[in-house]
Amino acid sequence: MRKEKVKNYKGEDQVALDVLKNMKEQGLESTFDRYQNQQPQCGFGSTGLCCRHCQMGPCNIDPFGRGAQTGVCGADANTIAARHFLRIVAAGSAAHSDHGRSVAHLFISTARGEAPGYEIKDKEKLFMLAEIFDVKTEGRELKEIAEEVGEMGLAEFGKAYGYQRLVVRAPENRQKVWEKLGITPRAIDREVTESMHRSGMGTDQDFKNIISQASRVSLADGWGGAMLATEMQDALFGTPKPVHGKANMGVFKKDTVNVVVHGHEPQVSEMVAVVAQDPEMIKLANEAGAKDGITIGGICCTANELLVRHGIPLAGHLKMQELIIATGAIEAVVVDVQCIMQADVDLSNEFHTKVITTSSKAKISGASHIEVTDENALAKAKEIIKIAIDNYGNRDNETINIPKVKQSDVVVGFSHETIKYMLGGKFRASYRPLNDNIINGRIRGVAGVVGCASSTVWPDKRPYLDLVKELIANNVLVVQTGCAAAECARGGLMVPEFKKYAGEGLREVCEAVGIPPVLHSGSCVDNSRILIALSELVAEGGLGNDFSELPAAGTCLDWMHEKALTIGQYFVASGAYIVFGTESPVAGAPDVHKYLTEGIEEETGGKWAFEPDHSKIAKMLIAAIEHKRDLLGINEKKERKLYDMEDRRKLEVV
Ligand code: NFS
Ligand code: SF4
Repeated sequence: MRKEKVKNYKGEDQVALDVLKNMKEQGLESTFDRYQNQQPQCGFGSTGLCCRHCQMGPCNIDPFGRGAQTGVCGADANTIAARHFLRIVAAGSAAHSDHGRSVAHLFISTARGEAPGYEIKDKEKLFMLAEIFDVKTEGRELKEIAEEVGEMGLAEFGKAYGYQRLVVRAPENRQKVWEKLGITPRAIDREVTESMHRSGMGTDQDFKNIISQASRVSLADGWGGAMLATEMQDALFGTPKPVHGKANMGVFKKDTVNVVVHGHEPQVSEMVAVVAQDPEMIKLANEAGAKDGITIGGICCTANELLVRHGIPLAGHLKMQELIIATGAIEAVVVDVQCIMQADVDLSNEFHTKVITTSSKAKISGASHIEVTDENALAKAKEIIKIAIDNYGNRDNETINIPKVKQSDVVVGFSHETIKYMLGGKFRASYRPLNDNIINGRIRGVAGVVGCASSTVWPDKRPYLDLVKELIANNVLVVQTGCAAAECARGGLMVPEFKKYAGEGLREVCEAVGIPPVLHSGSCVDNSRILIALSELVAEGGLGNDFSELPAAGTCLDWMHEKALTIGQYFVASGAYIVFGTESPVAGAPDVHKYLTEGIEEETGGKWAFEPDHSKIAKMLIAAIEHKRDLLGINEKKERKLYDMEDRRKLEVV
């Protein structure tokens, strides 16, 4: 993590650096400046040693053993750090799952015909969900089936009894592990509530027991709320299939009305995107002087959702939101929930840009609010686009500074269904070819490179690009979601031609199957797609009987949101090796840290690693994958050369 004063405006992400330089010259502050202003950050907080759970505190534990070793109530470092970890994970589950709940509501309104503009687009997905939920389909009308499936989905959040129903999609052995550990997730709301309860003053004070609840509440997300969000969104908006698109800030044009959609839930942005294509709206835009019509560009996971389903351009990820506003060419920033910086509003006031909030859950002081519901979304999306069109004339052409970069082409949309079809062909969709190529060693394994790209990394470096290049050069197939995916899309890694940078084995397979070596699978809730893809790998046979045996691993480098830690924890609880590119959030409690990075493996088969030096992470993932291959007995005995930093530098990419 970078702590020194930032001043280098030449580097790997020159587009971002150019805009930042411009902002500096205009006296505009960015998230990177604010990060510097926060240094040094509180050591108690960053190592998990601060507790504010009751009014006798806040209490800190001295990590050097000189000062207090317990809080006023006697809670020790282990308890305080484990509770801190649990609350982060619970908050992440709450965020993803509340998103899932909104989708379930929309699903029901759509089935009832109460949500104009929406429809159930993917019937196969609907029937898949119906089967899992034991909803009868024979002789019934589609809307009836959809309504019952929606109700069943919604029930997963608050049902009084039983477990999450989607866990049946995990390998049987994995379900047994969860059962044995007592961490099979129950109702989602119950797990979040219980996490808050247990981590309050005076309840759970045994760190392993606290972490086991972190596992259970995270599983309620991965195999519950987030998975429901993915599947119901697919049923509503379509399951992603390979689609061409563009990524980077250059997607915005001087001669179009530019609308940013930002946040996470695709309900609003889907409608905004539909309305923007309406000839009547395009005519209005032309009349307002925008001769090329309307451009929609996305930020964060809303962008990923629109990109993988419709090829709508992705403008950037989390740390680019202010930079995009600072182009001066944005008429409206339409936001829903999560990862929206409050600073966007102040910055937009320096330009003609209007920030419009749309969710009752997420208002921002100073922004305009147009509340969008399932029922009024189509009408409100029109209102929003009209506001943007009217605002076009207010641009200050002097201050417009859209970076003159070539946007990157991308081919994205690799849902697990699509991967299966591409591997096996439409009539015998199957993961068999992937299993075979992993077993024969052409592909060494699979790495998930997911999660945030945060303001802690100054854009003169692009660690995600280095990491992914090193992985594919070593014949590791990469699957991506979230802002990590957005970063690699911007970086030009998501085109089939990129396979020339892959190792020989991976390249051959990519050529034969017609996939890029770096697969964009969607937003952060879509990590559930990776869970299902891994389940398919296990079910196909030859790679062990559980996730923990697969030659697979995952990473997130500069994670920032609580949701990222939740994702990491549900993968660890599902048996995966996960490396995060920061210091350990429980570094101040060595026992908890040791448990998460070692001891927990004996129970779940998965474990954490925390490594702030991003250049080491590819090797850690490859070593873990090779270790799993050894255990499976599929490793040939010959010597292999690992690509290192120097080899990687020779790989020239855009
Ligand atoms: Ni994921 Fe998506 Fe990005 Fe991080 Fe935020 S947008 S839900 S949390 S920052 S990857
Ligand atoms: Fe301090 Fe205990 Fe209260 Fe936490 S719960 S603030 S450690 S007294």
